[in-house]
Amino acid sequence: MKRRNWKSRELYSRLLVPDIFLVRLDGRNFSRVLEGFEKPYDSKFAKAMVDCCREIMREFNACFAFTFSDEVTFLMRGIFGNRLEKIDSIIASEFSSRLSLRIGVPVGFDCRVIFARLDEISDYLAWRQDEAWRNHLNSYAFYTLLKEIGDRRKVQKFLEGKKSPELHEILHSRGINPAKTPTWQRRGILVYWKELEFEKEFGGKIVRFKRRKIVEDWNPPLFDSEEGKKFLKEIIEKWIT
Ligand SMILES: Nc1nc2c(ncn2[C@@H]2O[C@H](COP(=O)(O)OP(=O)(O)OP(=O)(O)O)[C@@H](O)[C@H]2O)c(=O)[nH]1
Ligand SMILES: [Mg+2]
Repeated sequence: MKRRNWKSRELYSRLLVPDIFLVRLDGRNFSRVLEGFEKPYDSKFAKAMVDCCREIMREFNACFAFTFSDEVTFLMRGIFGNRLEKIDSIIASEFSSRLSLRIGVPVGFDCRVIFARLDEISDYLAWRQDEAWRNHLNSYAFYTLLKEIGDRRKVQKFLEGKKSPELHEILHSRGINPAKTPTWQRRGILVYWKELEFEKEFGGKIVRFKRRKIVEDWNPPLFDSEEGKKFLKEIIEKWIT
């Protein structure tokens, strides 16, 4: 019997992304997956995320990774013939399998491509950094109240619709200053390629050479500040050339 042409039914395989693009992954169901981890933040989990970022950056020559909570954004270019389905599925599975091995439970990530021009990257990251800050306030307020009230639903109901100033007040009145928590919890972590200079002695002569290395910044600048924009511009320009 003659088969239908199934290859032609792979309708989405020809969707293409631009040469340079952002990819964002988000952990599926991580409120459950991370139940046994330290709350609201577990530095061991954050470290595992950062280690996976490093491996993905090396594997696919991504420019940087920005991560907080269970999400991560990479800046990438020219992989898999720019095919959207390939990019989304492979980056998600490579990241998920690596994190599963590191934290010892099976995890999955969704994955999406975001179109952004190079001069818009700092604005995109500032948007994600705002989200990191909102998450941070919510998480601290939630777990602080949970210790008092003991019932997750009641706490959720109490916090519903509360704006930043109210969350600040809840924390301050309990002796927690949300501006003094570790920076990575408020601003996220940036992983990027950096050119480092080395010196070595060869036959009595000091020889200087440069090498690209992946470094981690657990204390990144605010991406909508002048300092943050300049910092990102340098990283991106080095990667492009
Ligand atoms: N214990 C613990 N939980 C964390 C940590 N970082 C992130 N999480 C959890 O991960 C969740 C991430 O938020 P979401 O992505 O909105 O929630 P989700 O459960 O993953 O839901 P979906 O993404 O919609 O599947 C947070 O609500 C926290 O519960 C951490 O360091 N420690
Ligand atoms: Mg999630």
